[in-house]
Amino acid sequence: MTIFTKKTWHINENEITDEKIYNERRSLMKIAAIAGAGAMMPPALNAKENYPGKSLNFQHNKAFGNLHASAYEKITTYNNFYEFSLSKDGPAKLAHTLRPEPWTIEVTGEVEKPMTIDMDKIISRFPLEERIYRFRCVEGWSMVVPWVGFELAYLLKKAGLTSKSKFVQFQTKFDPTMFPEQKNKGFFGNIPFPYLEGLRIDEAMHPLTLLSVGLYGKSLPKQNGAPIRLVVPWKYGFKSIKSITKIHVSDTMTRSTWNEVNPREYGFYSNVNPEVSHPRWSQVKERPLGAFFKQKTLMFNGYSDQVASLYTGMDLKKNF
Ligand SMILES: Nc1nc2c(c(=O)[nH]1)N[C@H]1C(S)=C(S)[C@@H](COP(=O)(O)O)O[C@H]1N2
Ligand SMILES: [Mo]
Repeated sequence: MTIFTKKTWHINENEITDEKIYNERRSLMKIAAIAGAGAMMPPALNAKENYPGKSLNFQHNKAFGNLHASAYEKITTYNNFYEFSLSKDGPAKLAHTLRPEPWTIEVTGEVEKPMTIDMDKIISRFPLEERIYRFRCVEGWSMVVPWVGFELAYLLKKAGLTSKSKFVQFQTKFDPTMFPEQKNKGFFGNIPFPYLEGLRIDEAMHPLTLLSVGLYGKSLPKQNGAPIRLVVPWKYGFKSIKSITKIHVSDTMTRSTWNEVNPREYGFYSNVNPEVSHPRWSQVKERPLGAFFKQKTLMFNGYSDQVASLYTGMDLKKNF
């Protein structure tokens, strides 16, 4: 399943300005690869640098689909990040208080080697890949994101899972000086903090499951969950928890924020499923960010071939 393609390109500073050039360049590189001219360099793009992040060193992995990415501008200005705001345009304006450096991730619980790893080490030592995934929010909008990250399984294998490892819990950093809404823990319509999410161990070890450290070739914008966030493309967006600082492996089902806030509306699994309606709206269709027309939502968000077997024999209406 994990197929590393040869490194086809690497984004340098000043090379890319917007998602249009990015997508054009991607198709150029595809043509170059088809023509067998792998060494051919793309034309120099001398447009103004407008990305906040640092360039990352990674390989594009097209084994996971070569979809056309949503606009960078959409991905980074239409967000859900309740630690900053309940509005969609709030996080992009307010997330400047997040300090992504220094940052560590703690791995604890049912692992042979509990560890605390520095973000710098993660970026320099883990094999970063670009994967273009569909992303579907439970609210009915969707996008396609060129994430840069690595398989969560890579980190969990490093820590060494014990035979009791059944579930994994993730926790967003708790620091109200960085995340101002954390002061209002569960009040004024907001959710309790720190934000928690969880996966079953086979979901966590699945090759589609990423820890993302970037998008559009650069480190994650703060509003998208800098410096590191989970990406589980076959589940509703809220499972993809942002700005993670703790990963805890356990032998019992773990708590997760939305499931605790409203278990009737947000299940632990929350697999994208057009046949299971949210109690207040249908999940049959979704509106891609920037598009006028809705499109059909796909079972497991289009990743059935890869993940349906994880749920064989499970009643997906009951275990939503
Ligand atoms: N810590 C934290 N993680 C979070 C959220 C949040 O409010 N806080 N929102 C979730 C929801 S509902 C969605 S749809 C996605 C949105 O990710 P994006 O802003 O990068 O599109 O992040 C998820 N992860
Ligand atoms: Mo969401």
